[in-house]
Amino acid sequence: MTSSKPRVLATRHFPPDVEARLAASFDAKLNPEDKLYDGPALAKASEGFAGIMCAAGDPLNADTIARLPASVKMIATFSVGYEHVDVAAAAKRGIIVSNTPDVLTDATADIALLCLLGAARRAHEGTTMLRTHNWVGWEPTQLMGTHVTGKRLGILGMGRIGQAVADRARAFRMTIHYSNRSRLPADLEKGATFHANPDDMLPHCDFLSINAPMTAATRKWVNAERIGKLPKGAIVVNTARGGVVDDEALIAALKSGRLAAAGIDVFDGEPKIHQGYYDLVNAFLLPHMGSATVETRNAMGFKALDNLEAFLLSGKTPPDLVKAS
Ligand code: 8YV
Repeated sequence: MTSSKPRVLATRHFPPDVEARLAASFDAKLNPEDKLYDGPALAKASEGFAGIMCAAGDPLNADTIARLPASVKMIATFSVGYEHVDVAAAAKRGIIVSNTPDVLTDATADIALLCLLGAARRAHEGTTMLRTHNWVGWEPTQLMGTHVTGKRLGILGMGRIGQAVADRARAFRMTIHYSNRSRLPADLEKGATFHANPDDMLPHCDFLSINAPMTAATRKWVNAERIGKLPKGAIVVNTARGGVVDDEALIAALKSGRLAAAGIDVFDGEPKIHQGYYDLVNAFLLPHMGSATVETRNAMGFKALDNLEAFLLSGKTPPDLVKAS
């Protein structure tokens, strides 16, 4: 029996409550084994589907979009970042794109603070010492890290997540500097110092938190020259996208001690991360967990579904339509 509901292809295995609603609203093809699609396979699998619910890392580049069957009308990504979807190529084919802003702001900002604290307080070395049975007991000079309270935090990208990082950092009495495409109004800036040119912010950063999206302008933005503008012993935190950092430059600075530490949740080319990170004891590393809470992943899924339902079931503009820039 054929269903009269629009067909939606899920490229990944999403949380159970999300898949239950997906299957109730649509004639859905799920991916219970979470098998990754490459571009041609994704285009082939989309035959006859009106919607694609995808996630970061899916190859919805210009080539895949050119191959998509005419049945595809909408791509809803289960993510706030959408660098994996060529929105301009989709627009040319009349395919609309939506994302999931807002709902992962708090969880991602929490992970940024975890990375900041983990890096500053040498959490990786501490847990390793303990778990490898190498803790001989408390020592007056053991694992002394970098003090956080009262330090200066520079935030690159003061959108929703950057602002939530700033709010949390204020609880540590950190002084906030930021750089953003445009200056925030005073009620959102909350006394933070704005730097129109992000390079001018770097000398003021005891800590630098990357919260900017991955674009042509931010690709490898944290390079050797810019690391050289940070105070010696600064700490870099990246919970945005790995591609914003030049891995070679960051690894060299962590090895030489030019930077004290780094806290990193996202990597260029993940999960095949630069091999140099594995040997760095002063890198606190997480496997892209920013939004990984049950509440947040459900909220992301429900938001993706709100968008799919608005467009495919009600013919309305999805609330989180992504526009080609
Ligand atoms: C997501 C993220 O979990 O939403 C984003 O942009 O970076 C993550 O926290 C991931 O991208 C899922 O697609």
